Amino acid sequence: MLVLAGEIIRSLQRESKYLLCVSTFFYKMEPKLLKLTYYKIITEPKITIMKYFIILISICTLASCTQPTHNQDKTDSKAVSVFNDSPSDNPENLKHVTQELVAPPALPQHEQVATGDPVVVEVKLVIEEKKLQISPEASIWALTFNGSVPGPMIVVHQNDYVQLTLVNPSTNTLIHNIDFHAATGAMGGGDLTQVLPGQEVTMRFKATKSGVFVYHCAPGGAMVPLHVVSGMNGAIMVLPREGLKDEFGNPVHYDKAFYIAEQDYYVPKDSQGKYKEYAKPEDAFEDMTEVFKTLTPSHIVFNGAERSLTGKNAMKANVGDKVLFITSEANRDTRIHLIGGHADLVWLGGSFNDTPATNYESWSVVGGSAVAAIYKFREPGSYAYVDHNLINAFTFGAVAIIKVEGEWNDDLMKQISTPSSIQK
Ligand SMILES: [Cu+2]
Repeated sequence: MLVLAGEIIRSLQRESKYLLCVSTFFYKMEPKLLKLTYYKIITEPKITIMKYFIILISICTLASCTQPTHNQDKTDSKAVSVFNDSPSDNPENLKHVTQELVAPPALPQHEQVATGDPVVVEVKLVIEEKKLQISPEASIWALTFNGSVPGPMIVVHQNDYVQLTLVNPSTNTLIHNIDFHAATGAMGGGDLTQVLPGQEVTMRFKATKSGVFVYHCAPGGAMVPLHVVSGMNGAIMVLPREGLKDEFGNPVHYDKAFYIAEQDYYVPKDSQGKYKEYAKPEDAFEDMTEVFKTLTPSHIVFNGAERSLTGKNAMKANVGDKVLFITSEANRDTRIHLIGGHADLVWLGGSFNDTPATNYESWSVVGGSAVAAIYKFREPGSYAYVDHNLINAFTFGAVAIIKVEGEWNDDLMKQISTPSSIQK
């Protein structure tokens, strides 16, 4: 029995740093006992077999509490080094689920915490070259995934597989493809997804890294920025299987989620200063190239068009809601601010593998990335979600509104006196 106890202790000590604490605890209680156990000395008149037995059970119980189980190993992404590749789940044998994509700012229906094994999430993106009014004065040939700028948000969990069917209808005029920043290899899938008008292609990738990531069309050379600044970009959210964690590592649940993308456009003008119109997308490319070489956008908007998320299209929330905001910019840097609020939690750079920063007033979105932030609304009213280059917000229209309903809290803010004449 005592020999066995010694072996078990050594085995557990190799496996668990926590056993050191347990050993120290017992050493303080009964140093001689611990020494005896380690060196398999089985004769000690003061210590009975029963005492050894009780101590052995206690150690095993404590060690089992601190040892991660197999399931935790599999579900807690933080427990795995970023250099450790997860073993293949053999996607041929996994369950397939179809995700119905929706136009932003909405997200598709999804679970925040994964239940069960990874799945193969089937999604379909249909490329649509379409005329889009981006401001009262300008319309462009937008190149879109599923008809919206940005394209729809895809939501999966880490180690799920994304199986995408990309359709380029014969009514289109250009070659397109898709580069997923969440994917590994082959230009993010761009090399495997080139489709001519009238073609479709299906590819699969494993979502190995958790976070929010941009995807965009990247058909090569100057066509890459031309397609991206024509609206051909979107984002995917890869949630940790165990869901999001706050700054202390505790689970955090969001009540609502919105996807807001900033889009820069470079629309050419004619000699009278009016925005030009073209018969088909390709006709605009030469002029557009001249405009974007100046690095000066003609338009900077949220979700495809000036003020597309204001008025009747404003987002809605209630006091007490924790709202997840995902913001992407596929081409240039921006900086986001929620006027009257904050980012309670923000995953800078978009990685859910990192501990979120807290209480940010404004947060960066580096060009070619997405960032996620959660804010709990504490006061009712209209909140402006802006690019805090305020020229971009208030001159160009990179502003979105969230209308929040609920009880006003005087403790957080109160008007002590209404505006009146200055008293001498
Ligand atoms: Cu394209």
